[in-house]
Amino acid sequence: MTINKKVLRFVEEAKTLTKPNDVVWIDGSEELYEKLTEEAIRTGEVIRLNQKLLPGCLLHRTAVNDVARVEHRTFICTRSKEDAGPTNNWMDLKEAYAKLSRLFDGSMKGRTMYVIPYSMGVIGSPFSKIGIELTDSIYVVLNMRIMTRVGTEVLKALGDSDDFVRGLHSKAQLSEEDRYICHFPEDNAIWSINSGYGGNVLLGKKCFALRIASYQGKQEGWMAEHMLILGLQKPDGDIKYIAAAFPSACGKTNLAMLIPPEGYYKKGYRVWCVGDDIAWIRKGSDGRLYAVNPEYGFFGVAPGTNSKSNPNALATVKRNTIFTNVVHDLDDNTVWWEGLDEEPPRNAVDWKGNRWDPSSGEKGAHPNSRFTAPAKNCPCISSEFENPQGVPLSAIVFGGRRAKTAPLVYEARDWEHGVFVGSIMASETTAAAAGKVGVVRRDPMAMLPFCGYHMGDYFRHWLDMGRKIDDDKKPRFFNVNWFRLDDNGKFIWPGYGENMRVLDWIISRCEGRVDAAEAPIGYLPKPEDINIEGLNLTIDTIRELLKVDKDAWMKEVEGITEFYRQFGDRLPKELLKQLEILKSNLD
Ligand code: OXD
Ligand code: MN
Repeated sequence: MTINKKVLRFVEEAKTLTKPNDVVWIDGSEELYEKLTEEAIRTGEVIRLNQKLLPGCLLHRTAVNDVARVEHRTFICTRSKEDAGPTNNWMDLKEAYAKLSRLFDGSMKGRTMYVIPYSMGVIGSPFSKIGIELTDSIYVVLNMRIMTRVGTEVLKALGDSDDFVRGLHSKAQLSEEDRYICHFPEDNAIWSINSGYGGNVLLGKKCFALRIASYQGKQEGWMAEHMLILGLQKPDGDIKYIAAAFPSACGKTNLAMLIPPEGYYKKGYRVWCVGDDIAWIRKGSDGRLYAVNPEYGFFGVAPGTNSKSNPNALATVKRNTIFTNVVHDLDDNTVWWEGLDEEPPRNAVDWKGNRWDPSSGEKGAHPNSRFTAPAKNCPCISSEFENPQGVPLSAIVFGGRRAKTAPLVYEARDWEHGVFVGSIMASETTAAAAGKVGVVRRDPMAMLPFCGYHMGDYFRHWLDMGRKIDDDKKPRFFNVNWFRLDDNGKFIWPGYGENMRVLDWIISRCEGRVDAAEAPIGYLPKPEDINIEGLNLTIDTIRELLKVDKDAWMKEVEGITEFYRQFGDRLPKELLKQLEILKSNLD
């Protein structure tokens, strides 16, 4: 399929190491996908679902010990430990190659190695990047086809260039003790072994488009961010674009596909989804910041997806979708998950493959069960989704899951303060990553698990990017929190589609149409500027949601000081200055 010597050598070397029976190049053709699907059905790797109700859809179950990203087994492998920084697991590059070579040695014996050429971003665009993933998993092949642009066209675009990310994946024995997700940013390489879970093995996503790409962006003067991108269309047809970072499982996919509440909808407001997880951001020729979504599909969390939380996602997963670790309804050969509706199937199998009794109290779908669906299925996919130049950003939004401290929304004073606001993001942990649920953790820009280099240098890079953009072209920065709790532990803000009201305020600020009140932490909305028409809540509730509790923020300052300490002298002094300003504002 190619005469690119570097590609051929990469494949040859991997072949020598992993010793597959066969090598199959994924050309992107329907015939080949159909053949591989048939084979995966025969071996039980996937189940074909009801083709009338869910055409083109498949169900897959992972091993029970392999259901989420494994951050403690994820490594940044560089020559110097210092370059990985204090927030990444580090392994010496040579040691990592040696250790993993032993595990990869013969790992594909008796299996086929698939060669997947893929493009992150529109094929051939100067803003796109190419990867080659070698894998022994058909499940990976079928998912990569949805999540990225795959096939011969990619190799054509690559030509004889050496500029591609070398990804090597083997399920091996799916052994937990020998599971490693290793990144070699200095070599443009990713080695992943002993997992079959999407986040660990679809190497285009977190591994390449965030960890490797963040490093590439630092070298080349652009940014790879863990952000959704949406377009907010106003009644006059004008569309303003927002990129937003939230830690895992804060409803990013829901926000990206939001349907405005009735009052807004009738006036002509719409939200268009450009991306739900990753944004690559560059300065465009007009001096503004532009964002592209390098992915081609959505890898969304199934539980909680329903006709209220995200009708667009529900429509998206009706065809050509792969479901992983959800409930299998045997009566009509469809799927179900907690939070889909109030009617769990009676004749069903749970995510582990066992018969499931909904009244048992056991969950039928894994909390981190997923759908992999083509972006183009989405009813609100943006017309700019395939625009190789991306969309111009008016606002950058940070958010997290905070019970008390953060108000519903506030605006940063300027770029530098905005970077500070992003750097102090915090949230409670969820099921998307293995480990404890419900612990508060700091997660700057939602990039803590995804930054491929020293986080202090990452903050520096953000500050440097700001210096390249003229003030009148800079997007504005905001922080949102949909998750504030009342004294009974109930959410105060209704969330979901109603978040439109906050986006509305954000865009009004970007357009200079509303004032704000100065507060110690930044600019707060005047309560009357949050539109509550049609909402079952009073302006007093908005006041409550916008309250800044000085004592809680003083504690926050302590937490930030502690968090910052680990970055040592690689923490930009601008951020320390911002912390001082916050402290003195609170005093
Ligand atoms: C995800 C995540 O997108 O964990 O899967 O952030
Ligand atoms: Mn994510």
